[in-house]
Amino acid sequence: MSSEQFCSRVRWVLAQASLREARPHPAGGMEMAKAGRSDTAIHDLSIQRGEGGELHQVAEGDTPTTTTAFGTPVSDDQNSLKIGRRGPTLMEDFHFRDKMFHFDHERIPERVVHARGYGAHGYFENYESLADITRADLFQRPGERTQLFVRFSTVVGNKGSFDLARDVRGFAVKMYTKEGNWDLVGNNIPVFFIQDAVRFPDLVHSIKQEPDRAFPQATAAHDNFWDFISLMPESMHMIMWVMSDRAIPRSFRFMQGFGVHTFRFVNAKGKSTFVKFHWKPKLGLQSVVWNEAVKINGADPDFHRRDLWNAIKSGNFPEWELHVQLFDQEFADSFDFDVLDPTKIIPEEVLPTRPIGRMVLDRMPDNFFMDTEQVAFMTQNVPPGIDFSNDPLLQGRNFSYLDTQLKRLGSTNFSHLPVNALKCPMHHFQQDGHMAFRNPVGRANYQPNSWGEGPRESPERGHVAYPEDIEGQKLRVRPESFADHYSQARQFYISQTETEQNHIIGALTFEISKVETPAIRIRMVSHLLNIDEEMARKVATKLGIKEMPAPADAAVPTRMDLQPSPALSILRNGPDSIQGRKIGVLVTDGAELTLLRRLKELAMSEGATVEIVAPTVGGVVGSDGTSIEANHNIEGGPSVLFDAVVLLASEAEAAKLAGDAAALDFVMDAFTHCKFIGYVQGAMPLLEKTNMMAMMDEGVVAIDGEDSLARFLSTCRKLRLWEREPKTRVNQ
Ligand code: HDE
Repeated sequence: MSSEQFCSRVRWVLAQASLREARPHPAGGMEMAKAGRSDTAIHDLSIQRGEGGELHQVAEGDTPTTTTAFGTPVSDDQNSLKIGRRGPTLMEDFHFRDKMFHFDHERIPERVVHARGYGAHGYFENYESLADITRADLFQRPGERTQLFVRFSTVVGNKGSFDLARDVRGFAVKMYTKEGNWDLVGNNIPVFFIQDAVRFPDLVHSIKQEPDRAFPQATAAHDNFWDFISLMPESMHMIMWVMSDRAIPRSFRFMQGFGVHTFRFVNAKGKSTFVKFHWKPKLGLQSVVWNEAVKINGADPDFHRRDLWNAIKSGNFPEWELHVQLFDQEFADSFDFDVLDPTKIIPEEVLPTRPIGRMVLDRMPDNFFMDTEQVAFMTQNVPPGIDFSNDPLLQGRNFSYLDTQLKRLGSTNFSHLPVNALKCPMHHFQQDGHMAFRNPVGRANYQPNSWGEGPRESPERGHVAYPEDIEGQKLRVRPESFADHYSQARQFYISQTETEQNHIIGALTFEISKVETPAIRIRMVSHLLNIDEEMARKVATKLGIKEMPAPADAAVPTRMDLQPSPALSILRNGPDSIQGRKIGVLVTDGAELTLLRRLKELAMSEGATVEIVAPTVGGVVGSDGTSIEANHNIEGGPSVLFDAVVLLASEAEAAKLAGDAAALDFVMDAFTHCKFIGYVQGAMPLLEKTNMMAMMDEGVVAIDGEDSLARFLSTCRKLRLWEREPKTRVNQ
């Protein structure tokens, strides 16, 4: 073969390989086209789209020709243009320059907070007409659906951090209503750290990595954060929530969302009703334990992303109910706390929530960057019928969100991007700017004009700010009604089960133990003393603090008479179901695979899934000679990835696994994380090698046939056997 022939052969082989990789799977293309998903963003996967933007299948032999960004067909995408075979690359190589130029500019700034997020499309469905309380168009007609996009996020970590950081989760919903986008930009925790937006930059600076050393990342466990917090008594209620298991959710699908602030609904007659928004997951609440979270972050940093992706791709569409708490000025005046203070809740026992609709997430974006990165949420986006309250945090947010989008997305025209674009008519005279996809047409680009062109405002249809009577001096003050910082923190703590209280104590101990400055540790304990003395003493003991400090000065003494609110506990609101949960089965050669098949059927009938963990990912051969493939090998499928586990081993293979550290961890972690464990007799050598035998309990279930399998699955509905925890945590 001549060198010319050799080169062209290499070129051909490389080109074929890259085309094979780039070609979309025909079946995938078909499926998407059938589902009628042509309303999705137009992006660089245009090889899958027709001129009208519709998806089409790319058949074998019908491979499109690569082009430059400007449409010139490309003859060779593997070699740059050179002088001779070994000479320098030519400036003339416009294809190389075009390709490299675009690549060099791929990154945009990440969000200053909530950088790591994951989004999905779906819809909101109205239960009934709310016309008597709001004129918001989306709430007028029962059964009507409104398209939406949701982005879940962690707050502190950078874009590439891990999913199970102890952190607040963002829960931002953009609804494309017929009267403009409504962005309900909430969190999975109903209160916030600070009462006034002007403190936000300090809060965020303190919690992010320290500026000189650039660590620690994605965690609050460091001096700067606890220094700030210990000087910020208004944070104490939020601290109780963040130190609870709410901050380590098992899945986005099992967590609540909250609008946090008090908003207003305004009806067609101009009557205002205060409203607080709550999203409640259909599958119930569930979190993991801290030791598990730490291990999940290593085993699968994308644990929450993968969970949402798998659920939606397999047709198990996650669902939340939207609830509201509605109240008037009279209730607000009679309530113990100020409804404008974002560090306070209104307990559901005091003011029950009312379900008004449901949200279903049924479609992942075709492309992460197009939708999840480019989505721009703004609290200022409210349709007529929804209005703001004077919560000073909300008022400040209304500036920050618009401002930050320009920095991140680079042009005032970010509202033209498909994920941000309205799905209703829009008319205005805004024009030009970088990247304008559209401009008003016609002669008039101002109003009033004599040409009879363009839109005019409508006092009847337009958004009218609620005409609240307000008078007063300009003051930089905090109202006295915001002064009680400890009572609701205590109420949260006493509303938890003992298990949950222990987790809060454990979390506080862990976080504050990472603080290197003893004075900050002690200052934190002085705040805890105002919340619950026994909790403060336990934390102090675990931190090795010899002398208890005096309680922190409090502007208002803690109210001890606030009743516990059971709605605040995760465990008291468990689902009693394994729907949406995952069982991991450790299988070996020689195991009884009929049991595994039956387990899969039974689990599926309850809406749970089963994944197989085996010594090799190639799978195992069972006692009946049939074989089954595995989802993970043992090292790659630790039990922290599952909600319950089953040990399905033959005796000979279990004896071998008893010498395997990953297999022993699989069993012991499941046990210490209070999970239910099913096992067949053959697995005994593995169990015996752990130190579980002396602690066996009703959560470890022997399986020898169909009945015991069913019994095991019904036991799993409790999700965890928390009674086991005191036995396994020596330090508790
Ligand atoms: Fe945010 N917040 N925030 N925040 N926030 C941002 O906007 C801000 C607050 C929340 O998935 C930023 O686009 C201020 C409370 C979510 O894209 C920024 C204050 C709540 C998201 C910003 C708050 C939230 C953000 C950064 C105090 C719950 C992610 C990037 C006054 C009710 C949205 C961006 C997404 C993001 C400012 C406090 C929720 C800088 C000034 C309270 C879910 O604009």
